[in-house]
Amino acid sequence: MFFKKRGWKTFAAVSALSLALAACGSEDAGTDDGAVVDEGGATDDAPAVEETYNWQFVTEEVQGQVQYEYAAEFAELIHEKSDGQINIDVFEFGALGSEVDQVEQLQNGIVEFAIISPGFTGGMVAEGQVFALQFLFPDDQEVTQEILNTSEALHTDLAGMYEAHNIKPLAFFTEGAMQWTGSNELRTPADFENFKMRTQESPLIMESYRAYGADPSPLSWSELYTSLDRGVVDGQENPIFFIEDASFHEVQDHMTISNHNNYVAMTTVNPDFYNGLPEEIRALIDETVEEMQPRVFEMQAEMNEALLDSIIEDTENPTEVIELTEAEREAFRELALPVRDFFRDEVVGDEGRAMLELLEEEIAAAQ
Ligand code: 6CS
Repeated sequence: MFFKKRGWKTFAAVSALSLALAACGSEDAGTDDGAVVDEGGATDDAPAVEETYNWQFVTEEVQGQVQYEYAAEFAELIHEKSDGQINIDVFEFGALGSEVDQVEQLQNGIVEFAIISPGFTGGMVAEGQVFALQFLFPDDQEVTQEILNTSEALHTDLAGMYEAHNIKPLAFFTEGAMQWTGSNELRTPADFENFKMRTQESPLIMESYRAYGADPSPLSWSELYTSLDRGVVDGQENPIFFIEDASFHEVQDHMTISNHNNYVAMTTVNPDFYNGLPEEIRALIDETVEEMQPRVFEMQAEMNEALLDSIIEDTENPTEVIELTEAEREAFRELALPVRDFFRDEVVGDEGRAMLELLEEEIAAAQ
């Protein structure tokens, strides 16, 4: 089993120490590409595989959760393939600050790699909020992942928009379909009336919940358990594995299998660092990113399935789980569709509109 029950409760404790280690690591690295300078001080002429590289990879999740396990496996593969010449330190969420702080660290080259949820870059790369559009991607997770792997709209258009902000997306992957939890049952849009919904820091995610009549409130997930427990917010959305591992179900009486969206994350790299690497090292990274796509799909599917049972079977913290019928989902879909117009008219410009149009064509073709 690749996931371990540990969760959010311990991640804060590692923060200060990890931050100190991260700072040391990047000083040790010695060069922009993280290669350790040998005694002669030259790195350029030596074959790349004979150099030692030390890189940092930050995630928004903790051990046992999809992003962290992805990064740990990625680091292991790269280490093996480079005969131990490339070392990647993987950081749990909390080690280097908030989700937004982590994005800045990637942009500034303090860390080389990061897994970023586009929701946290909504104020900067408005177009990345396309993933917040509910009922846009197919319900079939495999078809969705195939689109995420091959979409020109995402890999060319959207990736270019991120690169303009010093973030290079290498891959997009789903962490699973998202579900709602609440202090009351969430079956119809009326149940969202004045419901204090926790969202990520994304104007479009907030707008999506306003469309249901809810009162959205952006929060880091590090504050979410306590906020749900104390009634600061009434509910939240996430894939099942995350709801269970972060123990949100312990402080929520209801869960709705709504499958209203996918949780999409991006594997990203600092573009200056990446472009400065020898070609063979870049090829090694690209090849490993590609290899990880089916792995992460398998990982999230296994975790989401197993942890649904765990929520249902948790009699100490009972959660009433309902699954929306297609007719019930339709009521939400109808309210979600006009949010696409909001995205086109209020959130993005011509390039963003063209990107969404192409993505919609790709989705239609895939179904
Ligand atoms: O809800 C959130 O903010 C968190 N959810 C997941 C699935 N991953 C990290 C993210 O920050």
